[in-house]
Amino acid sequence: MPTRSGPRGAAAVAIAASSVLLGWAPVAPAAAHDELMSADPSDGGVFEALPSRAILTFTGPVSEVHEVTVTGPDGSVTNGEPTAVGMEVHQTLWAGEDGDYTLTYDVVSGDGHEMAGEIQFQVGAGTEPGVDEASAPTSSDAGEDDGVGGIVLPVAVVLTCSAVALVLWQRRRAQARA
Ligand SMILES: [Cu+2]
Repeated sequence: MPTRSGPRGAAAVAIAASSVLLGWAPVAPAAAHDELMSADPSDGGVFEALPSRAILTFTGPVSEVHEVTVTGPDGSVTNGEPTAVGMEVHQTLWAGEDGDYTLTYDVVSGDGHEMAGEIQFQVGAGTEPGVDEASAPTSSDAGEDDGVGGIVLPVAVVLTCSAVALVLWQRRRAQARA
């Protein structure tokens, strides 16, 4: 019996040691600042309907939620205040129209660092995606043709001045005769 417990004990120690090592591995990167791990609705996602709530999952616990905004074609769709549940932040949403949505978050991680960012998604698969590109302004080669204006303006100024001078000169002559 005691002879068998020797190897077993060694095995237990080995398992414990390896589990410590395995357990340590995921902990090591957590020394870096936490950040957003996943979002539902996902960034860049297209959804048939607006989900009834947004869930942001961070790489560590969230200690404080400064702000979560979700705006669509009709403006804000946030319903009530966001709540932090461990590594998740939940935000209930009203129903919303089809279109482009932007979610912004500003929360504080467990180590006191601020985590802020933006997620964009689309509701309604059939919305025209090319509208923005189509309405983009074409390059403006609008004529810088100063050739004519550059000459006409000085000529016009000279002619106007000459005319005024002529009128004044004639008036003086007329007054001098009187
Ligand atoms: Cu940090």
